[in-house]
Amino acid sequence: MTTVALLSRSANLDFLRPLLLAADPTLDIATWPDPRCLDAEVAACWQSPPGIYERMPNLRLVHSIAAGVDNVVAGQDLRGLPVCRVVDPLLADGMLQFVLWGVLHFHRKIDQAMASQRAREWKRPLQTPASSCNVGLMGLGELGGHIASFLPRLGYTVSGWARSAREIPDVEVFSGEEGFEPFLSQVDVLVCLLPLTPQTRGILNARTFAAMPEGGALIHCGRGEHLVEADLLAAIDSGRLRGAVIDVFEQEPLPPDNPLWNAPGVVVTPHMATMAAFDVVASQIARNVAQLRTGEPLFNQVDMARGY
Ligand code: NDP
Ligand code: OXD
Repeated sequence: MTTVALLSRSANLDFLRPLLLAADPTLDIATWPDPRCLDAEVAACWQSPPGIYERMPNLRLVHSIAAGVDNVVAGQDLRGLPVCRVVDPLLADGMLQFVLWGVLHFHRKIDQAMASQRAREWKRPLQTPASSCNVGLMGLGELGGHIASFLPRLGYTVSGWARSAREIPDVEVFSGEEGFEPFLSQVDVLVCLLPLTPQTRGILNARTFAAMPEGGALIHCGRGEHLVEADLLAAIDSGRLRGAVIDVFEQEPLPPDNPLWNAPGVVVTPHMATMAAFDVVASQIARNVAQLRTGEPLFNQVDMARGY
């Protein structure tokens, strides 16, 4: 029998118990802070409690219940343990829908119409073809890559930036540090879908905004720690950026006194851009428990040298 520990310092993950048992009735499940968690072979995690893996001598696999693994590995001693994450086409579709909404918000000038509504002013914003709007995706992985492939079909001019070069039909791809400023220099709507790593922490900063054409917009769906909030507020204030849709924050829930709530042109959403269905999460964890038992390669294992 394999024990799976449901670990989180911020949420009770016990809702996964029936779904994991439906996927594999032989599993033994313990939910933190049940001390039985410490005997588990598999940890299924979201915002893992500090120092937890060191206290789990039988641990063989750390599994994020999400696409990102940053809050599962940050500050933890992993002792070379494999780390897996959730990859799901429906998760990618959900992100596509959210980003498309954000792109339309800026391209179709819904932001301006909403500002006019608040002022009770009848102003018809000038409309422009999709091709005149350059959507730039930071991150071309499972999520960013899916969106990059779709948006040209709606007529958008699409570019993307990743660590490594590649070809995506109808998408101008930039890569590496040397490709970052040329990428930014032509982007009207910048979409962040990067993982959080030491290289990407704080990447949405004053220098990045200054490298974009004046009046650009940001859709941020990566992680809160990518964004230097004060730099975003200054860029909005000065008009360098026209607006932003921000879904992820350094502190979640976003505290009531955070200035982003009321910043003009900023739309705050509560980390809702996309979410894997919980039965999919449970079945992917159970599938990797089975792989572990038979010694077969794990699915969706993260390359810890890269950090994503
Ligand atoms: P992937 O690991 O599949 O893709 C990551 C992409 O980022 C890759 O294209 C990679 O480049 C690129 N990248 C990584 N580091 C760098 C770097 N230093 N410079 C340039 N490019 C870099 O991740 P996913 O697409 O599955 O998810 C991305 C992130 O989205 C997650 O880590 C999570 O933070 C966030 N997310 C947010 C959600 C929300 O609801 N807001 C929901 C789900 C995820 P390369 O291809 O060359 O390796
Ligand atoms: C994820 C998330 O990483 O929900 O899946 O942010």
